[in-house]
Amino acid sequence: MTDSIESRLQEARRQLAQHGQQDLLRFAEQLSAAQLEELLADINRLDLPLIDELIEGFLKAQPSAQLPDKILPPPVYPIEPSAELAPKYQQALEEGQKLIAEGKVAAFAVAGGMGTRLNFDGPKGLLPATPVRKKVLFEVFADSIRAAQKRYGGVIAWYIMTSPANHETTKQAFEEKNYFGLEADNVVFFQQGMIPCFDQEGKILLAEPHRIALSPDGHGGSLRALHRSFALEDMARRRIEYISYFQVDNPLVKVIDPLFIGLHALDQAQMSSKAVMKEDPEEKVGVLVLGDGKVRVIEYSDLPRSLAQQRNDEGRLTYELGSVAIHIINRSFVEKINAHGFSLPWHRAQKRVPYVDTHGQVVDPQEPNAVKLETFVFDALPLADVSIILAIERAEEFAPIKNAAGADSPESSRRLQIERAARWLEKAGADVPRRPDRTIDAALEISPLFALDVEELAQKGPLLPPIEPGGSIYIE
Ligand code: UD2
Repeated sequence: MTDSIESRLQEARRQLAQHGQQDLLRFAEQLSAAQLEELLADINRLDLPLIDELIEGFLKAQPSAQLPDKILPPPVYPIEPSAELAPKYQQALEEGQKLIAEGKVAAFAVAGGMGTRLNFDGPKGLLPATPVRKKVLFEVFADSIRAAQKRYGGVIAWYIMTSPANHETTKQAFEEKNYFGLEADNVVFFQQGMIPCFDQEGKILLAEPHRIALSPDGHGGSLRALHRSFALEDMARRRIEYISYFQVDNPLVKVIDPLFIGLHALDQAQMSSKAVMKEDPEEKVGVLVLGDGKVRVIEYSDLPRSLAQQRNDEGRLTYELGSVAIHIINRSFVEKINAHGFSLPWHRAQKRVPYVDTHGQVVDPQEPNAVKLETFVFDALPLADVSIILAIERAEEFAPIKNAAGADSPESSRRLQIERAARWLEKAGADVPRRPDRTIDAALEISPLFALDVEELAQKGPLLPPIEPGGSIYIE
């Protein structure tokens, strides 16, 4: 061991001991020089005072401690406007279309998650997701962006947040697929931050004797990562003002929605959300509320059961607005919160994390053994002065893929995609084969480049091919 490594090792030991994390170096004597360098580099990147705060404030704290005092249902723009609101919707639609045409709107996908529930080996964006063509999720979004560019004019830059665990694979896939038909210059990748995984007592885990166990810092990390990477500057250079934020797991998302963008812009909001009506009180989506006067999301796991179940006079759930993780965020808002310094609360989750035991063996546990901390992007909502909510039709815009089987799986999403295509086709005058129980007897897929919405499909009605029972049809 050279002197310099030896002295750095001593210094690291001293520092770690001050924060009760000295066990990270318990295998130091058995490591090669290169491995020790790696471990010391990992340790150097740790913000130990912050980690102490996280352990005290969030790892040991009760999640319900962060609920607002006064919770009410928030104001919402309805799916169908009233007669009074109809002119505003029309004006918003036109405003949104103008902003898109001027290149002031960017698409932003958060794709840094580990997809652990899906058992898919690779970035989730590369999961084959559509019913007929089996397009991967990234291709679905790229097609929507191309179609929106064609329809509204203007360039729509696409920002994609990855994590160190999937950054290279994601970029490589885009290169191999020629950026799914987009200009390479207009697709920008950047990485989110990572945070150590802890055991139940708050000790940082080792993934290998010479590597700390790290995981992405949650999609809330995107607000800092946009700033720390070159992405916000890149947006400023392109004169982008609005960021259309969505998750990589939802193939039905309207990547660019002029109505939502327009309502947000007309109301001079800084961060806004789309919402679906919750199907049942137990559904696993965060709920949009007015908490201490501010629009915010309470995550499903934090929402007290009594509130989740509460119903109004009409028998509907009082807190029925489920957050589908679709937001418009102003570039200036992200700049402002970063310039003034901000922190989002950390949420703890019990997860399975491979770790090194006291004998130096890597253990792959079958049960959750570790605490992961994450920040959530919607926790930034109360930092906005104005925040609007637009209600949307679930079946039109939400078919997430999260689990390997059952609810929110590739299979359930495929069914929802086929049902939406069938509804659009029937409205456009096509005959969709149905079995006696009314289920659809065909696999159907409409390319966003053929029709971005039902109105566009209806205009193209005469071009639609016949659909055979049991057939499989891709309309492009
Ligand atoms: C999220 C919302 C939930 C509801 C639902 C709708 C949270 C905590 N909950 O549930 O309220 O809106 O979505 O579908 O968000 N990601 C990153 N980096 C990370 C972690 C996640 O990019 O560090 C991405 C991930 O790739 C995925 C998305 O964020 O696109 C969703 O993350 P999740 O699976 O943790 O959240 P989920 O599905 O439980």
